[in-house]
Amino acid sequence: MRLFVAVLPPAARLAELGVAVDELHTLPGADRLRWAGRDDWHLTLAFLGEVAEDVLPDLHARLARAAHRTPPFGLRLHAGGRFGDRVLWAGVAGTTDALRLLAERADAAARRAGVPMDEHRRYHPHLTLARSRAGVDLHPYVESLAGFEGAGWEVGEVLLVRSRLPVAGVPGETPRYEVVGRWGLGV
Ligand code: 2AM
Repeated sequence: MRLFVAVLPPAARLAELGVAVDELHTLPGADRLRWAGRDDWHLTLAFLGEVAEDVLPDLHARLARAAHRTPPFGLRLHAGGRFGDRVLWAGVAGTTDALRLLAERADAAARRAGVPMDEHRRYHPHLTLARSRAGVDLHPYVESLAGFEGAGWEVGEVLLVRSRLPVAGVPGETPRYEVVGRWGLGV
């Protein structure tokens, strides 16, 4: 199954972001962006890709240990950015060192459980809001998000999420996410 490890901001924090994102929908080209479903907003720590069933028990045990070794920490959603002209995202601020460490631990847990983890992208914390293939200028979107400052929350758990890809060729379909494991931090 296709898996990733993520942190989920609480509903109230996502609702604040939602208000800022409502504004974005009035900008030129907004209807040509593929917006991530608001119920699916998350902060990815590590993308595992396709994982064999027999790896799962060890993966769960190692993620539990990674969570156990990481005390809860504070974050807030903050401003936004883009990856080239393809991805628009909301950023995070606060104890981002702890978030980065948790991402490294999730990556190491997966690797040690036997997941290849062969993508060596530098970890850049972000919450994907929209994707574009249509050449929409994302600068105004990033500018609009610049003043966004969400309230803080304490990250208290890490999630293992299954992603079911949409049926190819069905317009507007997005992956479906299902939480298949969750571990409290520091417990
Ligand atoms: P994104 O938010 O930047 O798109 C589930 O697909 C999650 O894993 C998404 O949040 C996605 O990041 C992240 N991810 C990281 N690497 C990925 C990859 N190679 N393919 C698909 N998703 C990836």
